[in-house]
Amino acid sequence: MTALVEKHAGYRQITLNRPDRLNALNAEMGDALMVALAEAEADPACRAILVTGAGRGFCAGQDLGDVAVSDAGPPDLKGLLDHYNAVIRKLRGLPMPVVCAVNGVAAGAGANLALACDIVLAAKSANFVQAFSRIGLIPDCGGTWFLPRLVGMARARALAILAEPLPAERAAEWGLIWQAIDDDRLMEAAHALTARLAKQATIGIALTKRALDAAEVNTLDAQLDLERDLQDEAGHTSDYAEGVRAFLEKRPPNFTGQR
Ligand code: LHQ
Repeated sequence: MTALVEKHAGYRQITLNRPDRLNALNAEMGDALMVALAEAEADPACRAILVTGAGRGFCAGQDLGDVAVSDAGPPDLKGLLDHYNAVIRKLRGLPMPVVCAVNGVAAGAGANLALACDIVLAAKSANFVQAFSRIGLIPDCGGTWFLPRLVGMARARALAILAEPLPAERAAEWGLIWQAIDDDRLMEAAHALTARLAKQATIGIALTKRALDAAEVNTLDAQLDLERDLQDEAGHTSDYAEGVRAFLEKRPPNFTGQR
């Protein structure tokens, strides 16, 4: 199994699982991730997702053993990217929060897979490498979109062109990720965060994600209209009713994640 799924109370953990290759991606793993994400989305009991990697790496990007140029000509990079792009689109469109626990090196497409998640934690020993330029490629899996938005164009350009490893702590200082965490505490912290998210107002979070993604292209005018409409939707959920009631009754809310 190239992607392992574990069910926890309220959430699922998806683990990239080719540890002897630092979880390098191939078409099979892309498909396994798609299935795991689609099944999590279809499960009403699943209100958050945790993505991580098996072994000492998070993901070393495309498995280069599969894409060497041979006498038969160049490999079908376009076809492979159709697999991976489907995963990135699915991740960004999920109606629940996705936490990524980057347990070790995240290189190439593996780095950008992490950046597609909603909240990224990384072990302090991990680093992020836009490795593409080392082999004559461009950042893919959304890299050219995520990088400038997260860290600004000057840093994005240098990261993409130089392909130098960015240590987790600096990645957090730069705003590429949410937090760098001591290695031995990473998974405990990631589980605690995902479990906490699984008890929040799931629809409100889904609508927040939609609003933030739309803000990347909208004018302020269009965004104000969108916020009004999405707020109206959020205001009709039972979790909104419960959230306000709990506040007024001075008790913790008991959200269900349902409409
Ligand atoms: C690997 C890989 C790997 C195979 C480590 N493949 N075996 C491209 C084309 C097509 C369509 C889609 O999109 C893309 C986008 C991309 O992702 S392009 C970028 C591809 N990735 C890379 O260029 C990174 C290659 N890997 C590395 O530079 C290093 O392995 C890093 C910096 C990630 C880690 O270095 P180390 O910690 O020193 O580990 P290592 O190099 O010793 O790797 C451990 C093993 O994993 C080793 O195998 P071995 O049999 O010697 O133990 C590596 O060959 C293997 N491995 N990455 N991408």
